[in-house]
Amino acid sequence: MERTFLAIKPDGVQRGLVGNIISRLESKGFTLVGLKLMNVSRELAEQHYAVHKERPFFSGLIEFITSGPVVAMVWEGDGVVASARKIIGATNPLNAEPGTIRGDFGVDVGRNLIHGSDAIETAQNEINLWFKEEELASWEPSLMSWIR
Ligand code: 3AN
Repeated sequence: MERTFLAIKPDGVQRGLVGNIISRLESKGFTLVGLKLMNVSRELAEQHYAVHKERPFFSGLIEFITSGPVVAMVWEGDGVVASARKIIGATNPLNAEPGTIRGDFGVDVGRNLIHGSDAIETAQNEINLWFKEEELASWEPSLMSWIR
């Protein structure tokens, strides 16, 4: 079953948007299999954003993601990687469509509320980076048999 890694960033936690964001993914029909509120170490932040190491915004991004608690999550479902990216919206919230998380709640590219893995392989790497195997729960929602 396909899985993706999502993280509600410190701005989403501080603004009280955790419930709203989780609700959107739950009501879409995806299954939550991992969830923890955590402070992010500089080491984890730098590993997670390693591809952006040479970008001018890298140090600000690391400062921000380590500035307060983050909600790290693993979601499961058919097509969940691409679908979660659609639910999240474009990187710059000003370009994100209304109805998406960033489109509804954000105005600043450096404060764009949530991270979502961009591909199936990236998702697997990010899940392994953020979660231990025993922190993930596999379960079947009771209604799955008729919504599939
Ligand atoms: P996405 O999160 O939509 O996959 P990426 O991977 O291009 O976007 O960027 C990772 C993170 O880096 C973004 N979520 C955003 O917080 C930050 N970021 C990207 N571009 C900029 C920028 N031009 N200025 C400041 N921060 C940026």
